[in-house]
Amino acid sequence: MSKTGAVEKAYQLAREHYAAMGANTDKALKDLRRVAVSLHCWQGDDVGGFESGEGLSGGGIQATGNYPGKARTANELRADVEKALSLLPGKHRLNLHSLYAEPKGPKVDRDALTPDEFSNWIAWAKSRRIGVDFNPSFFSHPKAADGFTLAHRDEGIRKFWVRHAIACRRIGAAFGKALGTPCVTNVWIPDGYKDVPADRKTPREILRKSLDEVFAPRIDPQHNLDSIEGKLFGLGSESYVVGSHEFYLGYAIEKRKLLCLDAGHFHPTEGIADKISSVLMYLDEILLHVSRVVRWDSDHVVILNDDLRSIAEEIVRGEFLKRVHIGLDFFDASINRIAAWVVGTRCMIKSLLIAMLEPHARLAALEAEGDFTSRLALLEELKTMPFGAVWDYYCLTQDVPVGAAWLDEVKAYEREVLSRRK
Ligand code: RNT
Ligand code: ZN
Repeated sequence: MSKTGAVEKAYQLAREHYAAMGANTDKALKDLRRVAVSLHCWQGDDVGGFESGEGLSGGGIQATGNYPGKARTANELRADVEKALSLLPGKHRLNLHSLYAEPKGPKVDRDALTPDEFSNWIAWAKSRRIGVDFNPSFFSHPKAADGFTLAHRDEGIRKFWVRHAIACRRIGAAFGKALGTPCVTNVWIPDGYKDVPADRKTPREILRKSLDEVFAPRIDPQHNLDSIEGKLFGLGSESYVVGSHEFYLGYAIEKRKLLCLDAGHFHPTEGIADKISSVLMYLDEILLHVSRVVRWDSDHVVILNDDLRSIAEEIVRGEFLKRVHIGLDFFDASINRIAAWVVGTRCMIKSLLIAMLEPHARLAALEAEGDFTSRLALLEELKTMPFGAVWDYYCLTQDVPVGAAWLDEVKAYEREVLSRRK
């Protein structure tokens, strides 16, 4: 039997198997095709950007490893993103940081950025019909060197970052307008203290004032959606982070902003899955930064583990796909960077598929009747159902490599393209 024939046959069997359980594989695949995951550009060059060539500094985050072949220019990064996208079933988005600006003339500082510095990205995204999300960058900059930005006590520095954030909202709107799909522009700042603070209140008051200024200019939500991302601790901000989860949750509810939940921004055993249905009681939409926590690191490549599966389950079970923007956030410089994107994104999509293959109505009914025995038994049986056959069939019908065949393509690209970047 041909490889294609085998994949199709396995799918037919799986389809019957799932139907007997109460799940519809064809419907799952139809729903899955509509989900766009926002691929973070910064996995492609270790969060370096093209401003100075000096790479990531500060911000409480770090990319470790020196795997050869990282993108050095925007053209290289775009080529790498295209390679990764070509190995992912479905139609996805790109998440850009302001660090990836391409000024045509002399250097443009961050508070003066305009859509002009992103015209290549806009043209590229347009020609490939890709939606774009955006982020102001509050790190790797002399004015962020002491670890404070929007919560800075120096008025000049604080204002600089307010101007930067407003500039980025306008750039986000330009992307949204040009591409016909709203751009989610996410504010994350590193501000915090390494050691125990004496005053937790004042920096938060300053941050609140800065955010009010950042969001003062009205921008059409059809073009740009504002999002804010909290964090518990980072490298060098172990004791206190100004923009904590509670800080932004309150702000987002009060000012009707999107809240970004990053899977790596809580206590190491605290997951974000359970938060989704809670925060969506009070917020219209949220953004996720899907990431993976390993001890003190919050940015490992996403894999198909229980944390990821529960995130996907919560989105699907709650019918939240229209209200949850799924972004990825990890950076590993110790492996092939395109493979990192492909592994993480394929896992994200796979986890959504698994969740869509759950006979949710049946499980919910059992739970409502109080039949917890059957709930437990079925949830466990589901774990060994043949979702792999459905996944392979999805890849086949989406015209992307089935199984590990994508790795051959990444290896070939490494030989032909990445290894020439010396
Ligand atoms: C950092 C935040 C933030 C960054 C990116 C680069 O802890 O998660 O989202 O990872 O903006
Ligand atoms: Zn994040």
